[in-house]
Amino acid sequence: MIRGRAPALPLALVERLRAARTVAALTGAGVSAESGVPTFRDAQTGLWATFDPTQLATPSAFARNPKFVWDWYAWRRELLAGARPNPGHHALAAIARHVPQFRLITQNVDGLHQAAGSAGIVELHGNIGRVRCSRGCGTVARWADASPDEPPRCATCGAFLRPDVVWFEEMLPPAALAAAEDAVRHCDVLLVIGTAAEVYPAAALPHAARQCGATVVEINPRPTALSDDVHHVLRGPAGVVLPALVAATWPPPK
Ligand code: BV8
Ligand code: ZN
Repeated sequence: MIRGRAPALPLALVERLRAARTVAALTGAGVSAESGVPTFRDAQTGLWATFDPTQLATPSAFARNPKFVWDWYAWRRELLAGARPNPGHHALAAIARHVPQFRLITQNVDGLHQAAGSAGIVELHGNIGRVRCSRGCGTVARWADASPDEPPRCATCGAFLRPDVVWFEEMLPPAALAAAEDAVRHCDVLLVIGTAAEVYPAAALPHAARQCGATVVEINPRPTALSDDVHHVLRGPAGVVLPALVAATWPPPK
């Protein structure tokens, strides 16, 4: 049951979106909140409040204590086991059917956009469903196929396998970052959904979009570091606002 009412949708935004040839979306942990996946910052449930990510989501933490870091990710995967895409994920998948070009960029590692049917997703921070060799020999596998050891070893070189996500102080995958930058620089409308906009370089993308002439929209129940720099703020939960925005912009045929 998704709580909350859709805020008023500015007519100028609906018309801009309806006329848009290229639309991009940048999502963060908030888009999965209504799927029951805790976000990093929401104090009452946020992982950030429970664990210090610098103790967990960094290469040095993994080097220092691979099992501790591996167990944290295994616990997060458990949380995801029952998670399903929510109406916000499905609304984003629907936008792709209404506009000539739609690019979905996500900071999330939960795979819920894929599960909702979105395609061509730019995963800036990797995906918790995959593991890769921590020595970088090239082994990549589905987490589900890895041995149950904690953490399992690379079959090729014997090093530990690690979650295929981008840790703090690690570079983002160059191809993903380049695709995201290209998408935001060439879009008519950028929807920024469910992100506190505090993790870089992802947090720089909306500013690049605005500099290149895009209409930037924030969809978030709370103010963020970005709120003062966008054209439209839709203050509400993604699972309510996105379906309302899609229905108002592309009403079903009578
Ligand atoms: C890099 C994968 C070069 C792992 C993640 C000082 C200043 C500026 C930058 C830095 C700095 N010091 C260090 C840096 C760089 C650092 C960074 O930005 N740090 C931050 C904390 C300041 N960045 C990096 O390290 C990046 N790499 O820069 O390399 C380099 C090299 C060497 C040394 C330095 C730099 C790598 C960043 C990637 C980290 N990996 N994820 C994993 O998941 O375990 S980031 C992780 O946290 C998530 O992926 C996500 O991206 C991020 C959390 O952010 P959000 O998605 O925004 O989620 P959050 O919980 O914060 O907010 C949720 C929002 O949803 C809230 O606004 C809430 O209101 C809203 N919400 C809640 N419910 C709903 C909702 N919205 C809509 N609907 C709802 N229902
Ligand atoms: Zn290896």
